[in-house]
Amino acid sequence: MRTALVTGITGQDGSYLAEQLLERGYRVVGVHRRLSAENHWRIEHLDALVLRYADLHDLGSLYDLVEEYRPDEIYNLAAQSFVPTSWTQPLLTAEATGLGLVRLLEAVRRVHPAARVYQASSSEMFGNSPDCPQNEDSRFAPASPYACAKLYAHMMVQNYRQAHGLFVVSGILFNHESPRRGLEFVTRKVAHGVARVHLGRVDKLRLGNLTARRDWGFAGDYTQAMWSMLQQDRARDFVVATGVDHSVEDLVRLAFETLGRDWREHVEQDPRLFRRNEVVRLRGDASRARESLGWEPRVQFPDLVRMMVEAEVARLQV
Ligand code: NAP
Ligand code: G4F
Repeated sequence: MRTALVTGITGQDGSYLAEQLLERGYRVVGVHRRLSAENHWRIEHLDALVLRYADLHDLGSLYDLVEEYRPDEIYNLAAQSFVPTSWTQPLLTAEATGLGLVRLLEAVRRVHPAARVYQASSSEMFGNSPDCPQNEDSRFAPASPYACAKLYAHMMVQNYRQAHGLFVVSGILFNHESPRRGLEFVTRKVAHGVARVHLGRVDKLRLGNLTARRDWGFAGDYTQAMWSMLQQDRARDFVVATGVDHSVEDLVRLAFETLGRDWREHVEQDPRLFRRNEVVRLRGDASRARESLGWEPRVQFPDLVRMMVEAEVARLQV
């Protein structure tokens, strides 16, 4: 039986990846951290999952897990992943999102260098790059402490691959969403808000910049690509994206239309939600993933929006 170690198991991607790895017959060891209240709502249906405590800030805890399980594959999904928080907590973001990966790689290098490692890199690293669409060779222009931390980790992936010969790869993933997305991210915030308006609980939804454009896909499709990257003969980085971008306004319009409503009657823009150094437009070119991994996104944007709105209505009606 193959063993996979997954950091960030309690997050959106951790839950989809764990499901898929268990279906493939892996022993899955999920890394969670000690909190005062449990947050296992995304993984509580996964009885076969092994859960162990560790923290990206704590080298010893990572070292012990790698030594104990000697995993075939390691997926580093843990991070402080919300861009606005990276402005209020830049040092914590650098520690977790940037240095956390290096602590994990040091544990791998010293204890079990045969492990294959996946790093969750981000399209935010492109920031306001002059290149569009962005592929693996596009110029980076990180525009937040989060993006800078991810870019540091991304470069360390390439350094550990070249200097130490580790099988470590970066997936440069564009925005991917689902009913399991955190409530602070715009897709889930909108889906939740639309459902609350529909059920008569509120009348208005406050949002920031409606003109920003993102390339949004479905998280369950993107976690399949992570696994494929670790099955290749050669360690290489891959962009994963749909290739189509939409504005936040498109998202809001579609989400309200799903329930037969006009978004203009319910959305207010709040200047406090506008970002410093906004990333205006991200659109990915996933040609390499299509050609080498045979990867294709299965869920298109309108279906993703419908899936998320319907899930919120169902959740709120319980
Ligand atoms: P998420 O839902 O925010 O999950 C983040 C996970 O990291 C949670 O399990 C969290 O644990 C854990 N974590 C945070 N700090 C930690 C620490 N110090 N030690 C151990 N665990 C820690 O993120 P996601 O959407 O699943 O994304 C997964 C990864 O992909 C992240 O690295 C993210 O930056 C990256 N990424 C995401 C996207 C996207 O669109 N979703 C795109 C590109 C890259 P708690 O539950 O205890 O907080
Ligand atoms: O949903 P968001 O917060 O995602 P963002 O900043 O693009 O980051 C996500 O995707 C990255 C990949 O590109 C990941 F690396 C990262 O971890 C995270 O998963 O915001 C999307 C857009 C932004 O332009 C933001 O300004 O939506 C705009 N927006 C407008 N109103 C809003 C809001 N975003 C949020 N969160 N809340 C709003 O009220």
